[in-house]
Amino acid sequence: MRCRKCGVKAVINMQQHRLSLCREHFLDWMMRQIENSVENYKMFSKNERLLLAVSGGKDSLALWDILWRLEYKVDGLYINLGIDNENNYSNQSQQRAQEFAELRNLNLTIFNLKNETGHSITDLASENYRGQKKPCSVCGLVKRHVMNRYAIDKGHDVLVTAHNLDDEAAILLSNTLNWSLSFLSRGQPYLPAKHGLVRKVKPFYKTYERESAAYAILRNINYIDDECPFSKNSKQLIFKENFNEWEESMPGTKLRFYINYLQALDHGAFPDRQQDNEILINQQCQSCGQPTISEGLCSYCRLFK
Ligand code: Q46
Ligand code: ZN
Ligand code: ZN
Repeated sequence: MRCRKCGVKAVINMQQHRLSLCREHFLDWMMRQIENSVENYKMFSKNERLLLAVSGGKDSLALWDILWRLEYKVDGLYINLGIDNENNYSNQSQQRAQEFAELRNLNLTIFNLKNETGHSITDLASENYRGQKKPCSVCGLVKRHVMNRYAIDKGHDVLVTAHNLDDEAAILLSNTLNWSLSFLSRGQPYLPAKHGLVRKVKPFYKTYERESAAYAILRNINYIDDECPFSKNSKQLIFKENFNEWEESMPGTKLRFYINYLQALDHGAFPDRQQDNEILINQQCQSCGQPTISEGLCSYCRLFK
């Protein structure tokens, strides 16, 4: 297997792109891919301030490295969820994120859920009806709230997440199996700022998980390899495993599924139904001032009340 660009021994073969590359050309190719994705959607410019949600895993650290090398102004936000299983998942992942930022002299803000609210995700998952057996539902709510609040309070123009193509394809399959039209109408990797919600973008939307992992390894990034213990048995994982099987016999399945969906969206396949709810969304939480669809308190404030 030889690099298509220079003919030396390749380190990666990407069947989905019919492309084998050596280390140097793969790293360069990844940077160009992300630059193109950012430009395609006009996600952000070099003058704007970016806030990247960092988990300490391969995707967010690889994306941070790429955006930093491309000379975007990007700060990190790490949310310590207080998941203290036998591997001490939260503290271990926080350490990786801090080490990464220190090595490159980048700004990283740490939000510690237990210190700030008195409850970790593990506590909330067992204490609260919404979290019962579903820590991811409560975790998603907490992360969305905290990320939006930090981005706005600290004057960032855009919130960046490192969701990759495997994530997006799995979410899309789940939403399609349920015909969740409201989610299907907003599955783009770019959501403009609206009603107090900051602009959200996903520059890795065309990047296979395997590609971001290869990038992190080839750059010697010290990321946390463990997955969150709550991700086991999740539906998303089942969808991802299925996609990986399909990729074996039909390379490019994930990419076609998601990219063709984006084209269908552009052609008006799933009209935005949120407009019906705009008046409701436009309300402010009485406690924290963040946007909410319910009167009085937002779901985050209700959760802690
Ligand atoms: S961190 Fe949170 Fe994920 Fe863990 S509890 Fe679930 S949602 S799996 S990205
Ligand atoms: Zn090469
Ligand atoms: Zn609130």
